[in-house]
Amino acid sequence: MSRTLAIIKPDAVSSGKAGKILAHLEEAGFTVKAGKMTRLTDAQAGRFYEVHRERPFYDSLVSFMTSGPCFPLVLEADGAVLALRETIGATYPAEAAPGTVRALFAENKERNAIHASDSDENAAREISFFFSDSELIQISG
Ligand code: 3AN
Repeated sequence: MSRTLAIIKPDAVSSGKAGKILAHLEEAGFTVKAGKMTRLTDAQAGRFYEVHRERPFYDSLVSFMTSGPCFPLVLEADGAVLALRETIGATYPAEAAPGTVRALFAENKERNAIHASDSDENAAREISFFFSDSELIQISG
């Protein structure tokens, strides 16, 4: 078993789709180990998306991710990182395979409902970004 980080993004939370997405993830075989509703500050969103700082969509992405609450989740499954990337579908909803979270729930390439870590290394970094050591100790083992 391994873990990954998902974030149900502000578009999906504000349109009342968080519960449906959570159910979809559970039905796809993930165990929810931790989760919380939170609203990112500009500084936090900027740091989270640091790798995209030079991209033309960076300011807009930070502004979107701080526009309302989001719902980060620690999910567990066999090969969790790859499994979740498959379950959420492609970044652009028009390219996302039928039945994936983004095909079902995303609005467009920016407001695309969900984030998922893209490597085990980033999953560890992103889980620590949202969840404190004491929260993670409670779910260890
Ligand atoms: P993914 O979320 O599928 O890993 P990334 O890491 O390439 O995709 O992009 C991070 C986030 O940036 C996306 N989830 C999306 O919200 C936003 N994004 C990516 N490409 C664009 C774009 N061309 N225009 C606007 N926003 C984008």
